[in-house]
Amino acid sequence: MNRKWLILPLLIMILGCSEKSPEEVQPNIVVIYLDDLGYGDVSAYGATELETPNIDNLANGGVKFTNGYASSATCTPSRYALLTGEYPWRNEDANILPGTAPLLIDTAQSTLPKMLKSQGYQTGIVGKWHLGLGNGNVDWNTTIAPGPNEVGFDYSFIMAATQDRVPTVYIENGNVVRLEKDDPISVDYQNNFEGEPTGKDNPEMLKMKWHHGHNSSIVNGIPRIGYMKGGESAKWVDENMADTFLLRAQQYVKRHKDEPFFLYYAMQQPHVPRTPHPRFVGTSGMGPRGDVIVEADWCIGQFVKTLEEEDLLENTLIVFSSDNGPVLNDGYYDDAVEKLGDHKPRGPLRGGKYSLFEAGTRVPFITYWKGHINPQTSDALVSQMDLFNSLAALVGGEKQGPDSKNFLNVFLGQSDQGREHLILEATSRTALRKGDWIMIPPYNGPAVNELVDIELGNSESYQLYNLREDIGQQNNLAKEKPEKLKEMLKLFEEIRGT
Ligand code: NG6
Ligand code: CA
Repeated sequence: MNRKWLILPLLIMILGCSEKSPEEVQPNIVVIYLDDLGYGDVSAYGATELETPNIDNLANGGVKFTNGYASSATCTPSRYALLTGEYPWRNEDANILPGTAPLLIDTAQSTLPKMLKSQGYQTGIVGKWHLGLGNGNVDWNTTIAPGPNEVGFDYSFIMAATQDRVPTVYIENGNVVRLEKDDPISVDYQNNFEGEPTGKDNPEMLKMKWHHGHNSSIVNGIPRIGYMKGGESAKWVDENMADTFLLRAQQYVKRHKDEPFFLYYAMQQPHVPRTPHPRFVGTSGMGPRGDVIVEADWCIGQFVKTLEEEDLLENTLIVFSSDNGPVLNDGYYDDAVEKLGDHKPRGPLRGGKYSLFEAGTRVPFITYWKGHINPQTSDALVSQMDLFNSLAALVGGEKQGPDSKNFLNVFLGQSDQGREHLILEATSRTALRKGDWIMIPPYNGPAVNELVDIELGNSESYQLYNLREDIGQQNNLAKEKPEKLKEMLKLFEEIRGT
């Protein structure tokens, strides 16, 4: 639909001359999605040692959710849920994927970008993908498909998996950027290529040391997960990644300013390896992890400024969140632990990335739409999975997310009645949140992942916490409240079908 037809209903709404419902407007939609940013990493969410003024502007000018969740405590499943509106535990392959994994989303599946496309939106992704590419045997030297362009994105500029996994190249609409024909790329997650150095065997070549994992191919002095050969001219410069994604996101906005667009701006910070641009080095006093959060915040400020300069800010709904909770040492020696000081990445919550405790999945979650949302803090229980059907309600699309719920009025700050319940996931284990309560069934496995120093939520006994009274999950009420436990277990089994 042409933009000029959209302005009229908007004007009517604003002037209050008619009872036009929001269903009839088509604002641009931007999802800004960080990687491993914790509930306590944002000053608007209580961080005192770190300043995030640009994220704070969104939080203070929109709805700041205090009970907003990623579906999972790791990246791939959370991104799967965000884009499909389906619980990732329904898909047994929705685990942290290697860079060679096939596309996880079926090309026949409904997706958020497809739904928006059907309503006339231009759709784009810039940043981290990590949902697999191709059919299982990718040739990185030809157009790679299926990928984001086959599940609903008109435009894609992505890294395939994570910053710490090969191939360390950008892929634009299926083609590796700056690849030279006489230096083809090969990738293997099992075996090294003959004569290629590795983090394990060539420590003298490293500018960042590995702590666990991350000892395969070396790119830019950083040891990675997986082996890669060739593609020299195509390899990204880690320190420029934030600027690269920002520029692509800004260009996307400028290209599509005259039509409704959806941009999924999937930033890489503060996932490892943390490689701030030199102009951000030392800005946080917390080492690279803090510095890349400052860098990410700056990027968000620049991005919002572009929307403003293009006169789009009042016609753009911005959603801000993170794919999972925080981790300090995620496999490199990068001073994240040593220089943390008094900063609390998980805020008042327990656990972190990989954990079934709250800090694994409860993340900063903000909706911002200048002139359309009354600034407020909302305690409503919402999941990123709910964006699918809620945005469908906004633009008049089909609500096809199987587990997604329409909470458009909650996301627009017109109601605080969110979900009654939500299943949370951490590396294939699940727990049930219902009202103020969380029930974690018994799981085998270590209580703590010693390598990353995070409590995982595993216990031989049932755990039951009242999150309103005990946000830090210190007081297990499973024995004291058998009726509550029974009620939770019944619903959990109903939903999980066990
Ligand atoms: C883990 C990696 C970790 C990170 C994570 C994925 C090791 C030892 N650890 O397997 O560094 O890459 O996968 O993170 O390899 S996520 O945010 O994309 O889920
Ligand atoms: Ca992540």
